[in-house]
Amino acid sequence: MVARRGFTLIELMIVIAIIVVIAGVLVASFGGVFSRRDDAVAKTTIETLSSNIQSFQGRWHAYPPGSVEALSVMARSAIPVTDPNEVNCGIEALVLALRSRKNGGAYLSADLFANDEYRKNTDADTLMDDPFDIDGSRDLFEIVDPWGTPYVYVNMNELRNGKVKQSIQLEDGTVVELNLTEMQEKLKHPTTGQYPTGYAIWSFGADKKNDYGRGDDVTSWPKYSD
Ligand SMILES: [Ca+2]
Ligand SMILES: [Ca+2]
Repeated sequence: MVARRGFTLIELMIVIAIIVVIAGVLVASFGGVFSRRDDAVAKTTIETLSSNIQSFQGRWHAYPPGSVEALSVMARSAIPVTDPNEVNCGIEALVLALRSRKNGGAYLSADLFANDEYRKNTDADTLMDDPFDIDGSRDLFEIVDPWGTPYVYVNMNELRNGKVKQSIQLEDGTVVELNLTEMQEKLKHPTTGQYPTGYAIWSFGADKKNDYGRGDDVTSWPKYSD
């Protein structure tokens, strides 16, 4: 009679360990592919917004401001319009400026605005008056990155003058406050001391954490090495 020999516990553990290692390598490399793809999507969205901003700037002779209030001054609105809350102000003002039909607009790309993967209203706020002549909903929309976080939009004049107030509401409702001094510091080129021209847009990146355009963030300007 031939004795059938089963696997010993040690052999089984070795096999399981090998499977775990292979699975880990596969997950990591797939994860890498996905995060590179998401980074590319964020980059393309920022490029689209940048080209919309250039069209706006060509007609308004200024870059979009970072608050609804400042936009209402720029649009010479008879009724001053204020931001309903202090959340997502920069990107909301940008979307609103690019949706305005004044001065030959609207300038916001339909591919961005018509796609509800990109267009959200994470803080559910709405414009009371419309001196901007927008078409459709008065919701104060944001454009969000592939990880569901609204992009940060900063007007450089406002940043230099210390007039930027920014906080971003994440998909899960958490509000991330951005610090003005840190923003002024991190957006400045480490050797030349120059700021990006006109405006800055960035995504928090895959970690959904604000790095002021450093780390894994995706930016509208050539990223500085830390
Ligand atoms: Ca909003
Ligand atoms: Ca980040």
